[in-house]
Amino acid sequence: MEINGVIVKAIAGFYYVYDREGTIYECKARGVFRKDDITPLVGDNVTIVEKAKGAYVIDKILPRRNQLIRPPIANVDTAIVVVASVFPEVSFITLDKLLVNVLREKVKPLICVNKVDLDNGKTLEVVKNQYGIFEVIGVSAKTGEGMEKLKEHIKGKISVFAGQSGVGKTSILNCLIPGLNLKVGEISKKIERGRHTTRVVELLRAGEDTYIADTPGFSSIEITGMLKDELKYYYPEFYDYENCKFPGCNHIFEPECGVKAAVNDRKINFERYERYKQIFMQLPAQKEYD
Ligand SMILES: Nc1nc2c(ncn2[C@@H]2O[C@H](COP(=O)(O)OP(=O)(O)OP(=O)(O)O)[C@@H](O)[C@H]2O)c(=O)[nH]1
Ligand SMILES: [Zn+2]
Repeated sequence: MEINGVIVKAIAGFYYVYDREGTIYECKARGVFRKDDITPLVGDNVTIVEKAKGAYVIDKILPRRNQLIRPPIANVDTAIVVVASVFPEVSFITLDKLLVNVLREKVKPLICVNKVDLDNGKTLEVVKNQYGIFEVIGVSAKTGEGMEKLKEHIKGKISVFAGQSGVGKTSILNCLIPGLNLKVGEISKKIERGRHTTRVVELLRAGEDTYIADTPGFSSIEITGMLKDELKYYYPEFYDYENCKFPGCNHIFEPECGVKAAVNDRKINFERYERYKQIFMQLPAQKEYD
């Protein structure tokens, strides 16, 4: 009998696979994967078969939609990008860079403004205003506000948290998975430890077909290995206006640019565009050879 499921954890050659109903199976991988240099990854959709009584083997790995390196997870649908209303204050350029890194991995961002209890949703309004092209929701891990909405958004998906230290990732995860009881600050400590030891990432089950990684992902500090010309692809608010005169227009120095016109007409958020220019200047124009 074949069973379809998702790998939620991999330890020392064993893979733990959840089926739809939430039954967990301990499996080995078929030898042929090793021969073909394929390593099953957490997040993989797999078919398992029972070779002998109670001995399950991963028989098939379905094609991956994407694959994160850090943490190593396949098929991530959503990045829950968390910012705080206050403590720490939102760094908009950091948020922009984080979103670029998320979109570059073909992951859909969900911007979560946490701690709305601390400023009556004022920061939420600012973020909604600038990031209207994305899904933006306000939540409070303290009062529980917005948690049902967040659950709706991640239902049936694999999600990974992203965001600076102290924004409330661990606290939100505890709200989404009652009984988890991670200490605040716990989620990032996992990465710290991971730098020195073998990191084990685990998908936590948050409902039917719904998983959240216990380790946050995506760098918000730097964009690596990207040339200036690539940056514009990760600004979805530009797409409708890229009827520029010059093919490959970067929407900065070029004349007759549709994006610049849209910024002037207030159709594209001015602050986002100004920071786009700033980030553009920080990226190299050409590959650096050494
Ligand atoms: N008032 C208020 N405080 C919150 C809320 N969410 C989290 N906090 C507090 O913010 C602090 C940081 O929360 P964490 O959940 O540890 O944040 P984190 O993003 O996991 O931080 P790192 O693990 O360092 O990356 C803690 O003191 C929490 O109690 C909220 O919605 N409202
Ligand atoms: Zn242009």
